[in-house]
Amino acid sequence: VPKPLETNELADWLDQFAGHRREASLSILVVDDDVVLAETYAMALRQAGMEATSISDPSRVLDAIASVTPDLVLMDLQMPDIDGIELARVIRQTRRHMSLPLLFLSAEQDAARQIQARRLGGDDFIVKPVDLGRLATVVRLRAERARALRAIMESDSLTGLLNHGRFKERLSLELQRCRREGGIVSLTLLDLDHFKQINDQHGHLMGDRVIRSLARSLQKRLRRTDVIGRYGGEEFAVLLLGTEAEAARAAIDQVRRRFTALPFETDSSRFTVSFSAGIASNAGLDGPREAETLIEAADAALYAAKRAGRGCTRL
Ligand code: GH3
Ligand code: MG
Ligand code: MG
Ligand code: MG
Repeated sequence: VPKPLETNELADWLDQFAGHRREASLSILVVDDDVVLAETYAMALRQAGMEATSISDPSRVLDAIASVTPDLVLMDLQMPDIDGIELARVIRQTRRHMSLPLLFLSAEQDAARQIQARRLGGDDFIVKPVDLGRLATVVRLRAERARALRAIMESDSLTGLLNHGRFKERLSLELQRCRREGGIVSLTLLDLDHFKQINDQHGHLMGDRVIRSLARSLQKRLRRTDVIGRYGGEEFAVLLLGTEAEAARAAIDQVRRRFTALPFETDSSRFTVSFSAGIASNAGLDGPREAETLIEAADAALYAAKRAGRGCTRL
């Protein structure tokens, strides 16, 4: 049996997944028809460092999930107007909520009904009366693991960056946020130069190493809040939040200088690699096709950079 990773090694390993960046604290939604109990559980979770929202009207659960986007839902099984199990089934009907951890709280002693609660969508069962300290620990561990699993699912397997679909979702979300609150973002598309030659001359494994290396450079040199995705084979997309196009260019060119100086070595050769980049900001953009328009503009700028001789950035 192989030796398991030490706990901090595991944390490092999870850290390589961009989506798992531990910027936000865990968010828990508590549903109990008993207002006092709901708030008691929520308080215990808050004391343990989590963000907790409690609701006592179960009919609001879908709205609450949409607005809170919890990492986990803690739900009473017995409620007067709607059965917790029914509610779990309703939650699970939404595809996006299939993997949302759902823990039931209940005084239910009947083993058959406990099993049924799990079969119909609950992940686990905590028997009332609960020890609040233990509740917080169980909830935290479960929510952390769920967050890590989601990050793995949504990340690109070669680089650990957000995959194409997930990047576009984040792009739409950030543009919506800009529309609501005002704000500027810059989208950068990057494409490695003459990458076919690298594969041809040094092999695909070396090509993969170059791709991973650019991913690391972007993660290391950009802000932790910037959104980085693998957009396609040897193409990357970066969304720089709160950044005008000119400032984005400065940030990307700084990455470029470092990356271009980085030597790659094989037994018989040593070479460097460059990339081209196109940048567009959302200044002056709005409307429903905003994301597409922004991508098209960044793509046109990238094409211009390639035409201008590669190894440069165009706006
Ligand atoms: P340009 O400067 O115009 O971008 O030239 P290029 O050779 O990079 O252009 P092109 O986009 O035609 O080629 C990209 C190549 O990248 C083609 C494909 O075989 C290779 N590629 C795509 N994904 C991967 C990958 O995951 N690993 C490796 N090793 N190669 C990949
Ligand atoms: Mg109840
Ligand atoms: Mg390409
Ligand atoms: Mg290329």
